[in-house]
Amino acid sequence: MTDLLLVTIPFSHYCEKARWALDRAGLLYEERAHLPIAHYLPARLAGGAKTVPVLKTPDRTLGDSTDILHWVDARLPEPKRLFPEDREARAEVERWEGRFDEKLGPAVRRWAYGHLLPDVENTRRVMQQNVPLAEALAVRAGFPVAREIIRRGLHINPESCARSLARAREIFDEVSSAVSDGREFLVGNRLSAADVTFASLASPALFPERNNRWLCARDQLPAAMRSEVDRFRATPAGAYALRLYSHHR
Ligand SMILES: N[C@@H](CCC(=O)N[C@@H](CS)C(=O)NCC(=O)O)C(=O)O
Repeated sequence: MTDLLLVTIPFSHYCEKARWALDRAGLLYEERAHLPIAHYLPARLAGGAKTVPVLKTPDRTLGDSTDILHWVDARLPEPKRLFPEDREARAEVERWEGRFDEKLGPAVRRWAYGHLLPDVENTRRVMQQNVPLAEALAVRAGFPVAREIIRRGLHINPESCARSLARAREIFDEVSSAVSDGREFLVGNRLSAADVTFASLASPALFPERNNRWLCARDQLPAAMRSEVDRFRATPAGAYALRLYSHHR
């Protein structure tokens, strides 16, 4: 039994960020996973707004992944927190996290959808897993409609996807320069919100094995996407995020 309820879109990388923080803290929660649009009502009923993750706790509801990380931190001893107490380190963690949330997350999402949506079988499979049966059946029957809604909602077209890919690569370059000295963590010598946020939001560009149950395996990807994923994986930033998944997720 748990009194924590996490409303998600199961394959969302912002939801993965929240799950990572909760799992790492050993907090038990019930995840209610829904498809995009079907998530609106459960998110509202839990006290959130339009986007997920939404975490309903006994005292309040949090509708943003960063707020969830802060809430989890307040339940941990300082050495285990994702936001360090030291002022300078904390400011650096927050700067990276904000950049990843604002730039990397949307860029990776649009680029990944741009590749996956034309791949009907695989995308249907990803969307049908981990959600209630009625939603899985609805997406099976109405996939072309769902695909069009996502395309329009996220302005997915070849030009916007190319811009998003360039933006994602730019952030990967910044992280690559920061970790090129072989460091394990972006800031200081322990895991922080900067690391968890980068690895989670980059996960649809890297396909770490530990995230397969929410997405799919790398070898199931369409060839063009797989070769871009391999390019991301081969960068110092990609290798650093994959290490985080192996050692800290
Ligand atoms: N800043 C938010 C962003 C979350 C976000 O963009 N979630 C997406 C899923 S990846 C969502 O709920 N989209 C549904 C919608 O906008 O209708 C956070 O960090 O929680």
